Amino acid sequence: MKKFDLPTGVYAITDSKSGKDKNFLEYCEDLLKGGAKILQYREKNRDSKKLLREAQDLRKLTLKYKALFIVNDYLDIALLSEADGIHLGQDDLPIREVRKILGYDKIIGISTHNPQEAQQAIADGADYIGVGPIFHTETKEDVGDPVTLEYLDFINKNISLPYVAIGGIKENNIDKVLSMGAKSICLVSELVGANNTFETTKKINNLIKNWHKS
Ligand code: 3NM
Repeated sequence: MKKFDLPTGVYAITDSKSGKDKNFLEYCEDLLKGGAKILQYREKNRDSKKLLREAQDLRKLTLKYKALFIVNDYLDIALLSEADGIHLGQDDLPIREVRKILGYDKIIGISTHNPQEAQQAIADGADYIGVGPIFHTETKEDVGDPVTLEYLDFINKNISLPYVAIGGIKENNIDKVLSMGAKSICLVSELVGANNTFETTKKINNLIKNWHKS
C-alpha cells in the first residue's frame, strides 16, 4: 500500500453554515488561502446535482492551491469530481468495498471514536483516521460523548496510521491536542464563526506548523 501522510496543519471541512454570511466558494477559498492543505467537502442537505457542482468547483479550487480534496460519504460524487479521496463514517459503505471501486491510488479516511474502531480501520486498509470528538461539539449530530484526550493518547501510543484530531477544537484549547502530538487538526465552528476566516485559518495553521518545527 502506498505511504500516505496527512499534511501538517489545518484539516479544513466545509459546513452548511459556511455560507452564513459568506459565499460558499469564497469561504472555502479563504480556508485554502489561509494555508489548509486538505479540504473535505461535507454537506448533507443538498440534492445530487448541487453536490456534484460544488464538488467540481472545490476540486478546481483545491488544485489551484495544491491542496488535497476529500469528499465525505458520497462515493459517486468523489469519483465524478475526481477527488483525491473519500471520508467515511462508521455507518457508511465499508472501506473494503469502497476500495474496490476507488483503487489504491485514492485516499480513504474513516472517523473513529474508540480503540476497536481504530484497529478495525487498520485491518480494513484505511489511509488515515479521524480521532474525535476530542471535546464537546455541536457541529456533528449524534456523534456521541467526547472521547477526550485519553483516546488521543491511545492512538499516539498504539496506532501507526496518520490521524486528524477533531471535535470541539478551538484556538483556546488547541495547545492540548498539539502537546499530545497531533499534526493534522480540524476546527469547523471555530473557522465558520471567525470574523475573518482567512486570517484565523492562517494564524492557526502557522501555529500548528511552528509547534512541530520546534
Ligand atoms: N466529525 P467542530 S466531530 C465532522 O468526532 C465531525 O468524528 C467528528 O466540528 C468526529 O470543530 C465533527 O465545530 C465536527 O467541533 C467538528
